[in-house]
This record gives sequence, C-alpha cells and structure tokens, in this order.
Amino acid sequence: MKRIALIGMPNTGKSTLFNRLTGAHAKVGNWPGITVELLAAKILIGGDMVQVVDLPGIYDLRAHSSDEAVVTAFLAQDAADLAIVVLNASQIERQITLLGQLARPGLRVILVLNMADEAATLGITIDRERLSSDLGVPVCLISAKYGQGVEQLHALITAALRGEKDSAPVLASGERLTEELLDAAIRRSVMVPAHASHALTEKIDRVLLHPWLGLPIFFVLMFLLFQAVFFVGKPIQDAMAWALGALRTAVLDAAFAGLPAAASGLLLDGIYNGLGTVASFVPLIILFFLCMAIVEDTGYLSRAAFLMDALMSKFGLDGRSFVMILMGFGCNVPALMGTRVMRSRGLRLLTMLVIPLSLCSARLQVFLFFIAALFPASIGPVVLFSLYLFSIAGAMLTSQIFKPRFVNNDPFVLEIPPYRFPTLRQMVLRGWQEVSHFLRRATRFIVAGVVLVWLLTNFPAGTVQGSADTWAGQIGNVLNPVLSPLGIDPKLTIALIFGFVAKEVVIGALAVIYAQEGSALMTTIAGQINWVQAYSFMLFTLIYTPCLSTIATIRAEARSTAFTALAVAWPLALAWVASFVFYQTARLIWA
Ligand SMILES: Nc1nc2c(ncn2[C@@H]2O[C@H](COP(=O)(O)OP(=O)(O)OP(=O)(O)O)[C@@H](O)[C@H]2O)c(=O)[nH]1
Ligand SMILES: [Mg+2]
Repeated sequence: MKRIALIGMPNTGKSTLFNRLTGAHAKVGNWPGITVELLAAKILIGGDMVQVVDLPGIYDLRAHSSDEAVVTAFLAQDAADLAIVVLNASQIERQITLLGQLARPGLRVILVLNMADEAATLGITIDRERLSSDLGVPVCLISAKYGQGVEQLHALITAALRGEKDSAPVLASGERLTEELLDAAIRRSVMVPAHASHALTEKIDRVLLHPWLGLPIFFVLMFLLFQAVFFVGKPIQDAMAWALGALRTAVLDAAFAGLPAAASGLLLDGIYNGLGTVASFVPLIILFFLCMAIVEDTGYLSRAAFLMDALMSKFGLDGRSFVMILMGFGCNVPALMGTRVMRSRGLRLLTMLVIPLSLCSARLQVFLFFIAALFPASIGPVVLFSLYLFSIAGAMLTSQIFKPRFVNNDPFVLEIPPYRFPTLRQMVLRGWQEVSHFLRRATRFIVAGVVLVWLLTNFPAGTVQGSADTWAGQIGNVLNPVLSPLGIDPKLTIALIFGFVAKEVVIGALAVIYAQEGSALMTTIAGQINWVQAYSFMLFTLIYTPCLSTIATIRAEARSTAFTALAVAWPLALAWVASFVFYQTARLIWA
C-alpha cells in the first residue's frame, strides 16, 4: 500500500488536513505540539487504497525532542511514497526551509500552503503557478479548516501517486533545493504587504496580555468558565439522573422481577445504578470539554503559557508545563503525552510529576456529586473553584520540593499563534471524542469496577448488603485506622480503593455500596457525613494516586520504574497530609 506523509512545522494545520482527507478524528488545537505521535488512516484515492500519516510538527530535521524524533525516525525509514509538506501560507518565507531540508532525490513532494484564508485577510498574494515552476514542485493553496482547495489537492495526490509526468517530480540525483533557490523563488511569487499583521489579535492581546492585568483576567475568565459549566451543566445532569431513575422504576424493575434476587441485584443495583450514575455526568463533561476546546482552539492557551511562564519558572517549570496542567483538567493522559515537546528531561519529568495533580474530568464528576449533595447551590461553584486552586497549589508545592532533582536546562521559546475561531465542525468532533472516550472507559473499567464492588458488598452469602460483615466492610475496617483521621468512613474507603482504577468508579461504587442512585444517593450520603468530611474526602480524591491509565502512561513516557513509583507514592502521601491537616483544623473550627 502506498503511503502519504503530512510533514510541517507545528501548528500549521496538518491534523486539520489529515481529518479533512481521511474523515478521521485526530485532535486539533491552536497550540504548537498537539500531535505528538504518528497517526495513520486509510483512504481510497483514484481507486487505490493509500495510507495517510499525520506526523507531529517539526521545526527542522535535527530532532531535539521526542515528538520530533518520531518524524526523523519515520523519514529515516524511507517510509513515505509521497510527502505533503504543509506550510502556513502567511509564514512561507520562514517555513520553506523545511522543504529544502526534506526534498531529496527519490522522494515525491507536494507543497501545501495552508490557511489561505488567513493569508488573504493579511493581504498576502501568492503566485502559485510561478512558485510551482520555480521550485519544480506542485504547489496547492488550501484552507484545511474551511475546505477550500482540498479537491485540487486530491487531484494532485492522485496524479503524483500514479507517477504521472511532472505530477510531483523527484529531484535528479545531486540536485538540491538550496536556501538561495528557495529565497529567490519566494521573492518572485509571494507578495507580503508592508504591514501584514493580525490587527484583531493585536488589539485583543493588548488587553489579555497586559503586563499586570493579564493574569487576573486569566483567573477571572477561568472562574467564569467553571461557573458556566456548573450552571448550565448541573440541570442537564439532574435531568439525566432523573430520567435514568424513572426508566428503572417504570420499566426495568418490572422487567427484571422474574430473575433470581442475586441476578437482578447485580444487573440493577450493580451495573445499572453504577453505570447510570456515572453516565448522568457525561453531558456535563462534554460541556466542560467544549469550553476547554474553545480556550485551546482560540489560541488563549498559548497566552496562558506566556502569562504564567515567569511564575512557573520560580518553581522549576515553565509556561508549557502550565499549559499541560490546564490540559490535564480534561484528562491527564494526553497532557502527559504532550510533555514530549519538552527537550529537557528534567523539565519533562518534573512536569509529569505534577500533571496527575490536575483536577481531571473524572474527578470533576466526583466533586460535582459531593458538592451537590452537601453544599448549598449558591456556594457550589466557589467550592469547586477552590478545588481547582488546590490542584494548582499542589502542583506548585510538588515542583518546589522536587525541582532540585529535576533540573530544567531548556530555554522557553513559544510561538504565539493568532486568535482563531473554532468551527462548529471542530466542536462537534470534540464532543464526539469525549463521548467515545467515556464509552471506552466504561467498557474497560467502570463496568468491571462496579461489578466487583457489587460482589464485595453482597458477599459472603447471608450478610446484609453493604454491612460491616461483607468483604467490602472487612476491607473498609482494616483501612479505617489510616483514613478515619481524615474523616473518611469505611464505605467511602471502599470507593477510594476503586478510584485507583479509574476515578469515575468512585461514584459508581458509591451507588452500588448504598444500592441507590441519583438524588436518593445524595440524600443518603448527606445524612451520613458532614461537609467537612465531604471536603476532606474531595481533597483526598483530588490528590491521591492517579488512575491506572495515568500510571501506565507515566511508566511508558518516563521509561523508569523508580520514577513511576515516585509518581504513585508521592501524591498518596501528600493527599493524606493535606486531608489530615484540613480535616483536623476544620473540625475544630466548624464541626
Ligand atoms: N484559519 C485557519 N485556521 C486553520 C486552518 N487549518 C488549521 N487551522 C487551525 O490551526 C490550528 C492548528 O491546527 P492543527 O491541525 O492542530 O495543526 P498541526 O499542524 O496538526 O499542529 P501540531 O500537531 O501541533 O504540529 C487549529 O486551531 C486549527 O483550527 C486553516 O486553513 N485556516
Ligand atoms: Mg497535529
């Protein structure tokens, strides 16, 4: 099968083009370094199946970071039949050097000038045909985001793969696209007006990147974002919970009535309640991801990196680390993989040590549940925001303690992209990714988790469901001396144990332990613990050992068992201390 590779500098729209060409769902974002590994998809072009490969962005072919090494390793294998070099049409002059480095005898190349829409707004004019004939390479002007020019690119690809004459000529041996030749070609075909600047972007940045207003604005915007998620998402979540409960009483209870008690218990109290309670949070999580996608896709994420860089460097991190922490608010796993753009191993490890402290969406579900159960609606968002602040504070404390061991020797250079409007298409894609992510985790962890909790809380046979005599009760009692100083009771302890697997299992497990769901479950829990205990439990959940997928990712990325052990043990210890201090202090004052 023939293979086409998409190569270009970071943030030039390779993944957007990849999605356009293949219908795939590769992650796209206005931040250099979104793609960190090789992605492939098959498509039919001109009657033949071909493989299209999306690569991480690369500035030049001397690989410095591990995502760039993916590209150089790929090229070294001579693995592509056709290279599509993707450049940002408004930065041709700077980015064309990559074409010079790549072009070599034997490799067919098509030059794609992407973001034609932005180039046009900036008043840049490009004589495509002339550029093509000067360089001896087919050139195509497209807008991957809005779809212009993609058909023409299709035609060029088809011709090139068929090896048609002049379709994508290979250089004769010994011939090279020298800097000089590239420069001259650009000077003849590309006209850039004297003041080509993104006027709107500059105007916005005068406020958002203001030397002393920038940071406060950032935190206010973040706070508003969480408020919005809470106020829009909570009623949707309530409605979902109500609907799932109604379905059970109206239909399922009757339908399963004929089964033996244990079987209907497992199916309804175990799987249905557990999975249903978790699933009711999915719309809210999608909403949260859409907000994060806007922050990321508009380009504000890069501004956050810029704003926080000075502060972060005091803690041995840099602006990129902060962005990874923010990305970790979605899910820790891609954030950990995102550290591949960092060249310094010390910085990368330190960042990987703090990312698991990011309040990910799975933990968000747990917190929303407890906040709804134990706090008045008016202060809910404030409680939630305080947890986000604890999340960042925990990261800072961790890096402050460990920075002498993980020294950063990589200067921070970040290109700040212009603001870009996310399209509906990108938003829908993002929402869908979250649903499929939930479904994957549901089938992998959540069902197995709730079934296991159900078994532990119902056996040995003859014990009262959820009582101290069940296996779960026994485990809870063994661990009770360790966790009761934090205000965490045996039932919550069981939920925490399962939270090791995936944080979504925590509320699923509670539903099973109490054999209740939705608002009934909230009422029961509110009757058993006070808000100080609830907050202590949330703090512990926030900080303690991340989920299995996160641990596996840390192991794979760091390639060190000792580091992985540290990444598991340190948060566990920190969680215990933080909850202990909070619970014992707050108890004296309020409870
Ligand atoms: N205006 C405009 N924006 C585009 C176009 N193509 C992509 N973008 C935006 O550019 C940003 C980067 O797109 P990606 O597809 O993630 O870029 P990439 O080259 O894969 O980036 P890395 O994976 O980080 O190397 C996103 O915000 C896209 O929405 C385009 O044709 N016009
Ligand atoms: Mg990409």
